[in-house]
Amino acid sequence: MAEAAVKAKAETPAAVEAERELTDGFHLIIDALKLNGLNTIYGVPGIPITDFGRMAQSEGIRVLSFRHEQNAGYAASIAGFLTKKPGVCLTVSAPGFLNGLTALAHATTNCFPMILISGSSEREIVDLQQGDYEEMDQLAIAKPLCKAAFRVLHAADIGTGVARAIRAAVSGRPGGVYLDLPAKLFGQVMDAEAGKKSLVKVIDPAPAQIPAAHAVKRALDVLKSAKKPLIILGKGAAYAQADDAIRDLVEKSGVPFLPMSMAKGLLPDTHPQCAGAARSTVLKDSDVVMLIGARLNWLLSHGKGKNWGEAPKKFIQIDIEPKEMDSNVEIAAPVVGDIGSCVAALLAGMAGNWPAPPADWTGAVGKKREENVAKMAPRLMNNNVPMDYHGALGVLRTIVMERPDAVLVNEGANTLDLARGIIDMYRPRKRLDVGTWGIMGIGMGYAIAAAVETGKPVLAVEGDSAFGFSGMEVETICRYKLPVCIVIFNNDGIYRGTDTNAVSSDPAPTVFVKGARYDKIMEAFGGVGVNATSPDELKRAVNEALNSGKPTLINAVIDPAAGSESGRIGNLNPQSKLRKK
Ligand SMILES: Cc1ncc(C[n+]2csc(CCOP(=O)(O)OP(=O)(O)O)c2C)c(N)n1
Ligand SMILES: [Mg+2]
Repeated sequence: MAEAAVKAKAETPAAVEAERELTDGFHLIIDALKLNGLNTIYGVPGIPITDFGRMAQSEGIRVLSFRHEQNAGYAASIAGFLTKKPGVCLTVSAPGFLNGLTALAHATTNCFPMILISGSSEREIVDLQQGDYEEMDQLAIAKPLCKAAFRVLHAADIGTGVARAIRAAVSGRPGGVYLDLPAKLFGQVMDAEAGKKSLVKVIDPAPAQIPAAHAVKRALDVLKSAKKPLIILGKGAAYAQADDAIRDLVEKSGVPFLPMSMAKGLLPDTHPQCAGAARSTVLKDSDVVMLIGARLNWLLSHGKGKNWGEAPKKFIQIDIEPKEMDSNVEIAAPVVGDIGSCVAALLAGMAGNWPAPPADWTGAVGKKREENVAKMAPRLMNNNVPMDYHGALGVLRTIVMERPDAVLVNEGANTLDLARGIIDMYRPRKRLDVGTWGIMGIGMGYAIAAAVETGKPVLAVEGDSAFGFSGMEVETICRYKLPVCIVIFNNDGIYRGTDTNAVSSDPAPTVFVKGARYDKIMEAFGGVGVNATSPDELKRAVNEALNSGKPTLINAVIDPAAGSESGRIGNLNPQSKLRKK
């Protein structure tokens, strides 16, 4: 008898027996998810998935109900990154689906495994465009924005549909998958035993992809030939959970390493080989660059141009996706496979005596790094009121050092770029941020999923604009009593709060209400709100929040003039030749 079998409602014993042997779409979806260890759903209820959410909860799935699907979707995406299992987001049809779709596209772009499950309207009516409730051809719309998209029409196919979604999400390069479940499917009834048999437990959903031996040898030959080698760790390396092997590879090679934002902490930022504080030097002067789970996209200036200097460079690239190779510049030594297998093979090939990189190179990198760290140190200790970014971040930097297990969520422009540079990370997958798109709005969804998936305290460092994209989820944080401390860097606006409008009484497009008290939002839902005007007050409030585990929002008042346009990427703003005259 299937666990999920429908309870009998009929009167006669024969009828009772007949009904007990039935199951339905609702239960088969729940059973299929549970069978595959997908025990958490992030979503927003409504027709046709309200009862599904209730039933999933009553059958032991943790159902986290959000205030907006985009935030639930971001939560699911980062759950995928943290666990290597697809994060599940559940939405209603058309508008709910579209709200979740941004997160699905974001998951795909960032290579996070995620499944967006949306209820949909009646196929016959949708396809004839007869104006159904929330009518939309969701499958067609999702397809170009995700790795794979499937629709299940028959209850007997639910097991297969869920299995295909899981495999598509986590195998090879992970990504977002859309699963379309029409309203009619949920109520479809079938024989319980046949239903049980139709479920699929996915065996080895992300099989190891072993690199070719000659590719490994080629890569090691190139690395050995280097005079000024550099290793760049991307978030793919963090995702792989091959932490020990990656550390061994970096340490055995003796090569300086540069962590991309979400790879920070894979090895501690304080590691003697970390070149984070000498970024421009190592990009410019290196002669061989080994990319591990990092793409040569805009975040690395496409591997060319003035940031990379004049000297010729050779790239070694480790990636699971063969099409990634040569995407921006020629890759001298492509190593295609999963990061864990590739790093293990490289380590095996380095067995015995591996020559240390030339001491003049590692010495020069170390010197640059010490200089930059020393230059920054006094700025981080300033006690200015109103606070500037450095004074406030200096405090948070110490707190993270003292609490390396806490998860740091970070978004904004100056708030992001400066925090990334200033706050050292010590453990893998503890820094979660805007990722490949530099997207605003991930904050509260990420914070919620980080708390739920890791059970650790979460510190969300948010620009005041960035926070606004997901701020209503403060209620969700309070409702589930999650140990999340939000610090809002409140500089009255986007980049700066000082812009003016010379021609009308409308505020400039980048500024917000001056002196806003975001802490009151948290108080509205029973959490702790604090207005912090000095680094000392900020320090006290964050420590108290992390000690108590109570949902807390700290409005950190930052000098509105302190930031710069677009943080560190102002150069990407288009300029008109006319304006330069
Ligand atoms: C979805 C989305 N919309 C808009 C943007 C453009 N954008 C980049 S940073 C930013 C906000 C920056 O202001 P804030 O978060 O207050 O950080 P600050 O620089 O003031 O510290 C915006 C709106 C974006 N990156 N993503
Ligand atoms: Mg701001």
